[in-house]
Amino acid sequence: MSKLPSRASVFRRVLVALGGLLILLLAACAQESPQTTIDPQTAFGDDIQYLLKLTFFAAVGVFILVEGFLIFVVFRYRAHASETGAPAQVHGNTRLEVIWTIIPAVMLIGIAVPTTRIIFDTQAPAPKDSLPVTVIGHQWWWEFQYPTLGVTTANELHLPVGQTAAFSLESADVQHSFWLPRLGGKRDVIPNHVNELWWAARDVGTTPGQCAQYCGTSHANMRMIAVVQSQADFSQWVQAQKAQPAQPPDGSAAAAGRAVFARSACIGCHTVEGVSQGKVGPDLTHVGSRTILAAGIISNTPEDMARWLKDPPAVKPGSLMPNLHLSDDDVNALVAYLESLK
Ligand code: HEC
Ligand SMILES: [Cu+2]
Repeated sequence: MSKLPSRASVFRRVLVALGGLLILLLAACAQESPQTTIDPQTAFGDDIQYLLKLTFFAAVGVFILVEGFLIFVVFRYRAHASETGAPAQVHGNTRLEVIWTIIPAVMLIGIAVPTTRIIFDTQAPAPKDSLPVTVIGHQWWWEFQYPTLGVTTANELHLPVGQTAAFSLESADVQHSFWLPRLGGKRDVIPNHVNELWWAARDVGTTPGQCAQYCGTSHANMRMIAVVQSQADFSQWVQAQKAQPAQPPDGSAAAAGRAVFARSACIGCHTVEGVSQGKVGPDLTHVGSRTILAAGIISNTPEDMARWLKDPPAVKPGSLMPNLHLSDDDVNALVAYLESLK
C-alpha cells in the first residue's frame, strides 16, 4: 500500500494552489482593460452580458450545491476503521434518477428561453434610422465605407454617439471576424456572404478592437479603433472626409511627394481622390487625418509613416504592401505629401 502524504505536505500543496488562484483573481483587478467584454457600452453588449451572468451564476449555484453535497457525503459516509469488507451494493433508484433528470432539464429551459429571445432580437433587421456602414475585412486591415455619406476610410471607425450603426460585414479575401469588445461583435466576416450587425454606442470615446478569426500571417496585427463622437463632431468629420484635399503648393515637399506618388506603383493599389483609383490598399485621400496606420500597429507620426514606406513587411510581417525600395528623398517627400492629406 502506498504511503499517504503527510498532513504538512498536503497543507503546503493547498497553500500553493490557493496562492495561484489568488494571483489569477488579482489579475482581474487590472485597471487598464480596454478590450474587456464585461463593461458593455451598447444594448447589444448588455444582452450578451445578461446571458453570461445568467449562465455563470447558475453554474456557480450548481457547483456549490453539488460539490457541497459531495463533500458532505464523503465525510459523513466514509468507512471507519472498524468496518471491513465491501459496502452494501445499491443499484438503480428511479425516484432519484427522475429528479436529477428533471432539474437539469428545467435549468436548460431557463437558459434556452432568454438565449433564443436574444438571438432573435439581435438578428432582427436594423431600425430604419440607422447609419449604414459597410465593413470590409482585408488581409490585414479594415475598410469602412459609409454608402449614404460617400465616405471611405480605413481602420479608424467613426460613429455618432447614440445613433444605431447598421454594419454590413464583407470580406475581400479570407474569413475575418469583426470585434470591438466593449461595443459588440464578434461577428464573422465571410467571403461571398454579407453578415449583418447593428448597435448604438452609448458613450463618446475611443475604444480598440481587432480581427477575431485567424486570417493569416498578420492576423494579430489586424486591429482597429472605434471613435465614438458627438453628432456635431461626427458631422464635422464627415464634411472633412468628403472634401477634396487641397493641392500642395508648388515647390513644397508635399508637391514633390505628390509627384513621386503619381509616378510610382502606389497608384495601382491606392486611391487618392483626384490622383488615383487603386483598390488593393486603404484609401489614402485623407490618410493624414487618421491617428493610426497599418491597422493600428503604428501611430500616424511622420517617423512611423517613413518607417512604413521604407519597408512595410519589416513593420508588419507578410504585409501585402511590398517593399518598393524607395530612396530616402522619395520617402521624405511622400511623408510630407501623405501627412498633408487631412
Ligand atoms: C501592391 C499594392 C500596394 C502598393 C504598390 C503600395 N501599397 Fe500602400 N498599402 C497596400 C496595402 C495592402 C496596405 C495595407 C497594409 C496593412 O495595413 O496590412 C497599404 C498601406 C499603406 C499605408 C497605410 C495606410 C493606412 O491607413 O493604414 C500607406 C500610407 C501606404 N500604403 C502608402 C503607399 C505609398 C506611398 C505607396 C507607393 C510608394 C504604396 N503605398 C504602394 C498596398 C500597396
Ligand atoms: Cu484575422
